[in-house]
Amino acid sequence: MGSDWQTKLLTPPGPAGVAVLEVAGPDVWRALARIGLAERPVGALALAALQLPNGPGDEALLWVRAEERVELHVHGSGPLLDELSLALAGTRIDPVGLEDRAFQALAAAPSRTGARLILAQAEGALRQRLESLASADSRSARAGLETLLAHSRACTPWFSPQRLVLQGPVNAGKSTLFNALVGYERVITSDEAGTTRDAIIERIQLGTVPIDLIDTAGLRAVTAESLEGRGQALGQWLAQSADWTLYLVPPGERTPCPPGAIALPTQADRPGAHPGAISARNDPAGSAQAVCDLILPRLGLPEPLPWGEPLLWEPAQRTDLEATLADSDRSCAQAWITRMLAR
Ligand SMILES: Nc1nc2c(ncn2[C@@H]2O[C@H](COP(=O)(O)OP(=O)(O)OP(=O)(O)O)[C@@H](O)[C@H]2O)c(=O)[nH]1
Ligand SMILES: [Mg+2]
Repeated sequence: MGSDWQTKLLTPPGPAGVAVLEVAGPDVWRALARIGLAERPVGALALAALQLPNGPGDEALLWVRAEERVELHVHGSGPLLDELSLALAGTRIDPVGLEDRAFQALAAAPSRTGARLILAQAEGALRQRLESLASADSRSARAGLETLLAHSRACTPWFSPQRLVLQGPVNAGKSTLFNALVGYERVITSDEAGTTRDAIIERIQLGTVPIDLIDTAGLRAVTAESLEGRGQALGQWLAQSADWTLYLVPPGERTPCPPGAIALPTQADRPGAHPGAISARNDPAGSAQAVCDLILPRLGLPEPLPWGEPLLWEPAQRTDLEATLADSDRSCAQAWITRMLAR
């Protein structure tokens, strides 16, 4: 005999005090019998002990919302919910719909702006755009997807923190600037050359953008095997794989800024300071602003902030669409939209 019921998590996925699982369909009471629950009339609200295949389960608040719709209010533990869902429907709780996936990503959004942009997708912005493209002719659908992809790429710094490395000679003021950007005395600073040896990483917000900021050992001639030499090598390696490197240039420093790095003169108040220098020790806020002014325009973020606009927030969604658009077959774009809408 076939079974006709579905389970759906009504609360956002992730750890929580309480989770609400809806069981709905003509066979709802047959499903609930699997966890030891007897039929009750519409409107009933009761505490019920759940019986799972492996033994006693959670205690649930059971609410019969309608003829074929029952809510179970249980503790919001992932493993317990999975066990309950397996007993009821034979599958784990998995956010499969576009909106459910957006809700899941929302919990881990690394910035306020990123969270608000993802929230719009949880509320249906992406689905609405895809539905309108689904009814367009294939040429317009492809053009619409190209715009969606370009826009989504432009917004990625709000979802995927960029890496910014502070590099430069010893005593350039890297750690002082690091503290200014983090907002408190996170690392030791001193006029002793070679104070920082290890690499230190902290998540900061530069304007609206989440950044993983990394302080590194200062550069000067030392043996490769020394602790300082190993710290310098680690810093070089991190700078090579970073999105951005700020090369701090103290007064009197003549070594040229390495290719690809952005020069930032420091210690403006000292003799021999280079033009445009910051002073992280005397003006932390002004120095943080100077870093914003150097980095943010380079990110090419859309302006004004694209509140409510549809976008692909998952890297896999973007690479998948990229591959689809690389295929010249016109039907690919339509097929991609259908696939996304079915999720
Ligand atoms: N006068 C002046 N001193 C500063 C400024 N910024 C930092 N300093 C001082 O310069 C010294 C070195 O600063 P740090 O931030 O430790 O320099 P660093 O580049 O991290 O040095 P290492 O870790 O040794 O590579 C400290 O005594 C700071 O207080 C500034 O803007 N003006
Ligand atoms: Mg330092």
